[in-house]
Amino acid sequence: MITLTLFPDAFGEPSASPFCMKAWCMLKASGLPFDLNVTSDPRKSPKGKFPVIELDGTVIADSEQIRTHVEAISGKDFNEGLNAAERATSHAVIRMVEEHLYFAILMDRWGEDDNWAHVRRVFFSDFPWFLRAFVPAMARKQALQGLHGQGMGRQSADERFDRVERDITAIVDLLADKPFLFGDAPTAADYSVVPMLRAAIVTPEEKPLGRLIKSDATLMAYVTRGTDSLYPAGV
Ligand SMILES: N[C@@H](CCC(=O)N[C@@H](CS)C(=O)NCC(=O)O)C(=O)O
Repeated sequence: MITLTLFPDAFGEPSASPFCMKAWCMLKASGLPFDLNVTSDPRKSPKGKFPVIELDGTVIADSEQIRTHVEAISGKDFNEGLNAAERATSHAVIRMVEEHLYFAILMDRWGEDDNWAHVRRVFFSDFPWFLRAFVPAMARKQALQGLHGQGMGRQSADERFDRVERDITAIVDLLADKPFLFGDAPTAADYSVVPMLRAAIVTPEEKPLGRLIKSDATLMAYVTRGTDSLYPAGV
């Protein structure tokens, strides 16, 4: 049995982390038996991040490696039916949302004081009171240092929006009038894009990115369709 270790629910998402949701949805689609280990403390995980899966003593961290492993043991190809050019585009879209758009969402959550108040209350709610007194501020400082190093933390709010608006336009143009990014059925890119768009729109204090996504009826219909077909029941 596979165990998926992931962050707890937050803001209406079954897990606060879009990467954990990606791994969860992929495991669900694979048909492999799995259970969930929900925790807020990633410090002991191999890369200090979640998601992580464990199977027969083998620990696999990072949603990309998890996908590779799930494909290898289940025989499921998340890009079934895609030609080489579509697979290349899929790879580029996944990188765009996971290595760019994601950091703008982090800035909206951890960098903006109004959202930070929610993050502080929700993400640390299961910590003992004496840790709650100082861990949130430390975690925020660390997150903002990481965002500064990555570069998104050096962009003003307007510059950030200008960058992610281009990402959203690329997703909208790729989707066009199809049910999913590459046709009638979900493929690997949908497993990254749907949780990432959801993370942006469930962020409690609405920011220009969330507003932009919500203002596009076709994109919102895609998010709903993706949620219905990929997410665990009841979301
Ligand atoms: N490349 C990784 C990214 C995972 C990731 O960034 N996870 C975040 C949550 S969304 C995390 O664990 N952050 C904890 C930390 O950085 O301390 C993947 O695809 O799994």
